[in-house]
Amino acid sequence: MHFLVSGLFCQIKPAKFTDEMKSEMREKIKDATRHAWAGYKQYAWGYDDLRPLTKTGKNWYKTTVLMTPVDSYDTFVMLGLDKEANEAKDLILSKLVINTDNEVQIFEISIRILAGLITAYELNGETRMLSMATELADRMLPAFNTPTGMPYRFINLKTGKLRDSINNPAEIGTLLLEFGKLSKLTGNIKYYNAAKKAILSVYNKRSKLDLVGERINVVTGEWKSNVSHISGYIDSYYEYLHKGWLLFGDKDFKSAFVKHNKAIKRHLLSKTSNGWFLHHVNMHTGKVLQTKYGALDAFYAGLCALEGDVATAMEIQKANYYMWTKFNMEPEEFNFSNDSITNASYILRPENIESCFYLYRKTRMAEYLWMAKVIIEDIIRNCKTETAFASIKNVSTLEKHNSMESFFFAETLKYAYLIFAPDSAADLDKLVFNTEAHPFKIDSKK
Ligand code: DMJ
Repeated sequence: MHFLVSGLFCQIKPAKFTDEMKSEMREKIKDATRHAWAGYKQYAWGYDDLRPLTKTGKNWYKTTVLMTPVDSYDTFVMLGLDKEANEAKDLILSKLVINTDNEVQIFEISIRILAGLITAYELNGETRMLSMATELADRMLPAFNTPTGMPYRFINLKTGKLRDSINNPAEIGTLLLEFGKLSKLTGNIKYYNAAKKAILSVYNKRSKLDLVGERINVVTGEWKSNVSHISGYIDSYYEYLHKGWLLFGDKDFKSAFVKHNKAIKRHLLSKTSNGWFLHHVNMHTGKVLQTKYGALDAFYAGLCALEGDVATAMEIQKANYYMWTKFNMEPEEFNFSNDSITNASYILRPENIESCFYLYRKTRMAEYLWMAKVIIEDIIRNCKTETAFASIKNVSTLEKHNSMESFFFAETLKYAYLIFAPDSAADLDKLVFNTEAHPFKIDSKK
């Protein structure tokens, strides 16, 4: 049944969400987390990911970087799953090798592995986690050695060989928290300086409208695509400017974010009766190019809530929830001008729940708990398999796909749990989540 609550059409009941119900939700999410990890343990131990349908392990590169255990460890700790946390920690300490002949994607390895190791160190004080993080960052640093300071996309961790000079704002900017935090922990400023130079180098290439494009040449600084949006390839560049300010107190990031955020709200917002979506425009002219919106875009409601614009966040979350409930569950992308799906997959992404989490923290409105409940129960009903959880190939048919991304552990399950947990489980005055939901402690001496 659909109810209208505070202007939001939701499959929710306008009733109080009791402490008992929160506790039931937390248990449900802990069970789901144990179930997913048990599948990984049984069928993919030591691999990066579990393929949940064929019950086999999969590596991203030539050899494992232990994507799932590293990405999951701090979720287990925050959910109080001590057995699982110890299993992941022991596996990481006994099997993770950094100096391998793997050509890695710097962005993915930073947000998942570098960040996972750093938070593991902050949580358990295990210095080997910090030394592995430092070795990893040292092996990736040569990628920043370009005329613009923006890094290449790929580097071989053993040989240092670089590949792909056409990068994008998200993959260039979303290194700041990880490299910056490492500088704080090691006392060596070189990581912070490299990542700061990279992200501000993108900022300095912004258009007259204060927007950035989708692809840029890191050697020449020339834009290779003028399409601007808040979706994949750009999204977390904006997120890290704001979070860089929160984590490091560096005003350069704050002023850059404020300028960009004004431009986003001015040029990208599309206000409809189903909520506020964000479209794709030409970065120089502001001309609307496409009215597509998707699972990744959903993060922006949470970012607006975090930066203090709750009114805009609520309107965008209305659109996010519309996107989730219009179809069986949220598609990767759809055209919001005619509700046609342009990419029908759902790969266990977290952004919709992440935004519920930030909005609940900022407003205390029960409707965000109800939304999160609907989303989580849909995921459990539609994605659970005998062994773990699987992505969905097509949200219209609910056919499953043989993949369980590590961000399901790192983010989806973590935000799902935290929205129903006491604030002390994640104190937003004391920590900043990286884009993969790894919690970095804010340095009180910043
Ligand atoms: C995660 O790896 C991160 O949240 C990233 O910023 C975007 N994509 C996935 C989750 O959808």
